[in-house]
Amino acid sequence: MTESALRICPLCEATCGLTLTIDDGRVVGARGDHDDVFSAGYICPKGASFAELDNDPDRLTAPLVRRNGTLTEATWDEAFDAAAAGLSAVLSAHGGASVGVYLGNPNAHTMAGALYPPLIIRGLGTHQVYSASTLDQMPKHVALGLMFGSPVAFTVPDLDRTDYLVIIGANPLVSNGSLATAADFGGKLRSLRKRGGKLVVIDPARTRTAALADQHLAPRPGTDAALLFAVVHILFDEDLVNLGALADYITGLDEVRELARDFSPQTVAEYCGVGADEIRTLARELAAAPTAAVYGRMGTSTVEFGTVGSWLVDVVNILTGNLDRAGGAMFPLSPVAPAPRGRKPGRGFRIGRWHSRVSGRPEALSELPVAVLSEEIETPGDGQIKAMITIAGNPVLSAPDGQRLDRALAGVDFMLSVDPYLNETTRHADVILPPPPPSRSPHFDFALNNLAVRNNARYSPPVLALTEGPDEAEILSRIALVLYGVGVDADPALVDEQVISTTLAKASADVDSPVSGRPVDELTAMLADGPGYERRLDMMLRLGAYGDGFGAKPDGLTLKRLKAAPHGIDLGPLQPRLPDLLRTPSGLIELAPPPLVADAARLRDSLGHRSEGFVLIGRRHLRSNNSWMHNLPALVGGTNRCTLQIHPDDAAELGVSDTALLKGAGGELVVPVEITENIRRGVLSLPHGWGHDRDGTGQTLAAGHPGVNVNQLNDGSVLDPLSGNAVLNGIPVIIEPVGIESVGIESVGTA
Ligand SMILES: Nc1nc2c(c(=O)[nH]1)N[C@H]1C(S)=C(S)[C@@H](COP(=O)(O)OP(=O)(O)OC[C@H]3O[C@@H](n4cnc5c(=O)[nH]c(N)nc54)[C@H](O)[C@@H]3O)O[C@H]1N2
Ligand SMILES: Nc1nc2c(c(=O)[nH]1)N[C@H]1C(S)=C(S)[C@@H](COP(=O)(O)OP(=O)(O)OC[C@H]3O[C@@H](n4cnc5c(=O)[nH]c(N)nc54)[C@H](O)[C@@H]3O)O[C@H]1N2
Ligand code: SF4
Ligand SMILES: [Mo]
Repeated sequence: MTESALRICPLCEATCGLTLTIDDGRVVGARGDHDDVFSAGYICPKGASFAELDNDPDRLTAPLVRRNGTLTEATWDEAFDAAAAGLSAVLSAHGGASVGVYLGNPNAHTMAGALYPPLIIRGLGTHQVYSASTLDQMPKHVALGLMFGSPVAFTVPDLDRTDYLVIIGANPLVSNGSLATAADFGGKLRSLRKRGGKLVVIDPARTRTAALADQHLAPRPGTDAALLFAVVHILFDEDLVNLGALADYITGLDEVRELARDFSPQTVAEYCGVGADEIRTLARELAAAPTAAVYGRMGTSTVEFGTVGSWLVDVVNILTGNLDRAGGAMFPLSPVAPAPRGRKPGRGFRIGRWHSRVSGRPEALSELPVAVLSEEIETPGDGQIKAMITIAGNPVLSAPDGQRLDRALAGVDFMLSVDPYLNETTRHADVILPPPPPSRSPHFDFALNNLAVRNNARYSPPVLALTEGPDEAEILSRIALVLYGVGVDADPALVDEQVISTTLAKASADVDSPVSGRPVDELTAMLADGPGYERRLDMMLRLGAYGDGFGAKPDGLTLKRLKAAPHGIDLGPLQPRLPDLLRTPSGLIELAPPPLVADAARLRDSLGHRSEGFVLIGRRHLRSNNSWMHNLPALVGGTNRCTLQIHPDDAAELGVSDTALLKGAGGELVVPVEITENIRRGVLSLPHGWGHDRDGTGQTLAAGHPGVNVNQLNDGSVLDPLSGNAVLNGIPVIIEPVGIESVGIESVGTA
């Protein structure tokens, strides 16, 4: 019998509501849910392939345990025992601080990934914590933390209301948006133009987003910070600064004016590869627009001045009076954000509370840069990583110098992976615990609701029942139980109940909390019956910004109310949140935090040294998702996408036609070439997430069209110093022509 069921898509940040078709106990189709309050029916090719992903025959359905060197299927009891034994051996020999943890991107898209990894890290007591964040948005966190006092005070463009949008270093028509959760981003950009607004895209490549824009500026990669500084320069120089409602909450304006003096458009034009007049016009138009927003992403973040660039995005939003006003850049209010409690200075935000052992890199948000993971595993001495836990990550392909990490992971005493696939990273594990597919997992966007361009709350319970194995919440809870010394066989519900009692005790003791002074037992008894993750969600909703305060506000949000609204609850357009949201010690917006002022000097000094060679940038594709969706027929058919894009004039000059040899600091690759006008001269582009040609993986289709691993060109030595983010865009490379006959075909990443 065919039925349908609603499920929020977990495959990217757009969080579209899907209607799944269920037949005979499995998902057989997916379409957009027209009644979804947030996505209104939008769906992309990845969401449409939900059924293939859910039923992929290469998905692990039983755990794998290494026996005599070979990963073999095991029962869940055997696998949990092996995980407990492996971890306990390392814990007793070297302590929890010797265990490294890597958290990959899908943790932002699962409930378990939000709720349990922090408990695992605390249980270990380790500083060896790594995630995809230092391959991605860590610069944004650091900039937000230093300016507003909270690293998660995200500023997102108010897409539905803005009159003028500058997209710098993002390609939302392909990525579907990032750090700005919006279903049908492209539709919103078209509406902006239809209502008479203007779209400017700043990107070295003429992307699909750039092609849609009213204006496209194509700078040299890695130069966004200088370009934005020149915009700031003009705003001051031409007296266009207008702080509007923010004027009372800002400190550091004069320092920024002073810093910007060195970045006149004439000074940066050649370095950026953009005309001084174009920069001037951009600044004037931003200042003149009734409302405007600058939105920066990967291209601004994963570069050498990523934190400075991310900071300047919001400096421009502030100087033009557009921060925190409708149509500008605003702060979402998630349903699990704590209830606002009025203006109150905070403790502020610091980086560098500890440093990596080998090369002394500062922590940011309690994480060390992924780029130093290999050396932390390889280098003997106190604090060396002896065991690894990876959850939902594939750093062998996603981080710089995968070959080195590949070798390093092969050498740890014990490795545990929680992942549905046997891939380039998990092939090194001693135990792999596979979570069930999305249809059998619950969904709530803990992280992405804090980035949504319209406030909303939506929850999807599991659509189908579990088969034999546990859900991911139970898998991660059991790992936590081992680390807390309770034993892998203890009741996993203990973990959630412990969190609930601690959180409620804290809330009850907090005079500003909606449940101040109320007995914890009484509050606990009010929580919804159900799995631990639902009880925790209910608690967070009820303590949250729209919550019922455990009865204090009878109309407020509870999990029960949310479940009664399967298409979600719309919580309205974004609202101004300043100054209450500020958590800086001054209680003000810090426009010129000292670490950023210092790094701006480094930027100024770098203006003189521009290298003349080719630089490499990344590229995403609509039917791809980092490294893990190359195993689905619907997404990998057609022409090879792992190609090197090059401008025709560059190709002609170099004599490059079909195939090229690329050399970077970390290695060499032979790549198929795609000649296109859609890329700036001097710039090459190659997507990441490919290179599926290693032995011992279990993604059959992906192995048949492996592509090459772009990150092998990168040795990981160049980081954005403040955030520790790897530089993935604008890396110097050498390109040489290769005759197709002179290379073995297997080393060419063609399909
Ligand atoms: N050169 C270059 N490199 C890049 C980038 C770039 O633009 N250029 N982008 C970077 C960015 S932005 C990111 S976010 C990183 C991504 O880096 P990673 O997160 O390390 O890599 P992914 O390819 O996203 O791998 C996700 C893993 O999660 C598993 N998985 C999928 N669903 C689930 C689930 O429900 N539970 C669990 N436990 N596992 C699951 C998949 O099987 C896969 O192994 O790559 C970065 N690397
Ligand atoms: N289809 C698809 N969707 C995805 C993903 C995917 O792999 N495939 N990955 C998801 C993830 S994990 C993330 S983080 C998001 C990322 O979302 P986006 O940031 O929107 O995605 P990118 O395609 O990396 O866009 C970065 C753009 O910056 C440009 N660029 C490179 N260097 C520079 C520079 O120095 N300056 C400027 N101004 N531009 C530069 C590139 O040409 C590219 O167009 O996408 C998410 N969505
Ligand atoms: S845009 Fe993202 S959330 Fe929406 S259907 Fe596609 S992959 Fe899923
Ligand atoms: Mo990402």
